[in-house]
Amino acid sequence: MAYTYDDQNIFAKILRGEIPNRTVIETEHTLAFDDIAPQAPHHVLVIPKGFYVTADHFAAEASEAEIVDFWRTFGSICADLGVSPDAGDGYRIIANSGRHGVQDVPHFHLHILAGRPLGRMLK
Ligand code: IU
Repeated sequence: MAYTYDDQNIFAKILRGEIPNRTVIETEHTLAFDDIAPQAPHHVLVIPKGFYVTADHFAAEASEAEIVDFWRTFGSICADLGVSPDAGDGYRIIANSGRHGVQDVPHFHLHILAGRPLGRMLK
């Protein structure tokens, strides 16, 4: 698999500090920030700091440390937002990937949507 990473994409610019963001949490390998056009009361984007284009690219080539850090960060955001079905009303995660997935920004990102009933539509 040979992914080409476009280092001019908007999330690469955010990671380089060229564009501001509303950071939710930052760890060694992961950054999470509020989506600029929220589709729900909580709409957080979780991105690895590494240069991965899609979810499968991340799964195939990220280190175990990056993968663990990513998912632990995701979990801590859910806990901080109080949206875990364990204690709250739940959430949806989406990773649009590629053309049919209607991915606009070619840097892997997980959308966390929460804070209202989300219906059955995926996108
Ligand atoms: P997508 O899954 O690639 O379609 O989602 C890209 C998201 O990035 C989308 O929800 C935008 O609102 C969001 N976004 C952002 O948070 N900040 C930006 O500067 C830009 C897009 I451009």
